[in-house]
Amino acid sequence: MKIKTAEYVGSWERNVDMPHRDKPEFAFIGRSNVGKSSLINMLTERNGLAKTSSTPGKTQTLNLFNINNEIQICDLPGYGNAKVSKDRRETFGKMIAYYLRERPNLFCLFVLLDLRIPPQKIDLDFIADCGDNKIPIVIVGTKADKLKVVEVEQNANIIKEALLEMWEEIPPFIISSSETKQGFKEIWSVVKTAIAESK
Ligand SMILES: Nc1nc2c(ncn2[C@@H]2O[C@H](COP(=O)(O)OP(=O)(O)OP(=O)(O)O)[C@@H](O)[C@H]2O)c(=O)[nH]1
Ligand SMILES: [Mg+2]
Repeated sequence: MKIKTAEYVGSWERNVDMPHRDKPEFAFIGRSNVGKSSLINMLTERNGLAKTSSTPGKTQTLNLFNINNEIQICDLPGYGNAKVSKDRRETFGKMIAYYLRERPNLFCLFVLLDLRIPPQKIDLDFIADCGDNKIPIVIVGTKADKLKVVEVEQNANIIKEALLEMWEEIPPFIISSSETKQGFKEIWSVVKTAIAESK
């Protein structure tokens, strides 16, 4: 994907207030600090487009970006941040839940999992909720650069096995690194395919 333009559109606290419902939208979610905002910067080749931080809980609103005047990317707040949520009910917090269930132009949700950390209940519960709500998801294993190649494979397999306990078939699974740009082509390919299939 050639990135001609990548612009910040705005931030909203409530999906119901968020206009821009016409273009295909792709959203990024996962626990705080998993690397959602960094991945968006990597994919758009714009450092600093989405605000990142080493302190979890940086992204607190629904943040929208317009890419090539063709598609939109939504950077979502992390779930499972102790500061904003304590249990599962809060995890699928209102902001995220309404966005996921009622955003008419949401084409696909990328669910990010840190490859260094074994699958957590909170992630598996979230993914199961997506399944129950028929939200199309793609799993992205992040921060591959922090592991050796064999470890990436081993840990990815552990995550896949946990997913296979819930699903007969696991959703598409992409390995990424915002440092080395691993996953760039694969993620844009998902976007292109989703758009082509909708036509
Ligand atoms: N080595 C490495 N570090 C990464 C990668 N992706 C993110 N990070 C680091 O992880 C930290 C969190 O990254 P963010 O992109 O802000 O994470 P987030 O998921 O948007 O976090 P919240 O907005 O708080 O939910 C930052 O210090 C990033 O530099 C990666 O692929 N490799
Ligand atoms: Mg963020």
